[in-house]
Amino acid sequence: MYKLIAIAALVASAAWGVADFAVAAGASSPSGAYAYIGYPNDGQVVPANKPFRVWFGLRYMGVAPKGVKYPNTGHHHLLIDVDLPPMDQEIPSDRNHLHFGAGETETMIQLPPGKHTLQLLMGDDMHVPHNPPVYSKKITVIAR
Ligand SMILES: [Cu+2]
Repeated sequence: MYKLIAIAALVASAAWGVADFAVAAGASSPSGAYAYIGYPNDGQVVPANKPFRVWFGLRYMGVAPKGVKYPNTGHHHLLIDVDLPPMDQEIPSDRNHLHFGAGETETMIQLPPGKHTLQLLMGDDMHVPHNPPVYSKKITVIAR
């Protein structure tokens, strides 16, 4: 059953990628590239109002600082308590969309008590999602 769900999710995300293909304006991403949050884990309890580390995982593409145009690279964006932004525009820069334009692969964040979501989205040298976009699963953490 789990396998079935996983395949369904894969098909859904592939369809998403194809749907965006026509409108995306970002640099192209290599096939098979994906991002993942290495830590914390989905559903994990994290300390509220205290810094904790978030690890950014990326496979089959590289990290480059913002402004550096190099094939098959980009920089991480951490989305906090927000859905994916439009895929054909520059990723917003605010407290819900953090840019790691120096090429960071981890960070420390602090969250108030409660349920929060975290998701990674790669952006190209101009902060635009790739084509097709490379993003992680959205995970939930509980700050307490
Ligand atoms: Cu950016």
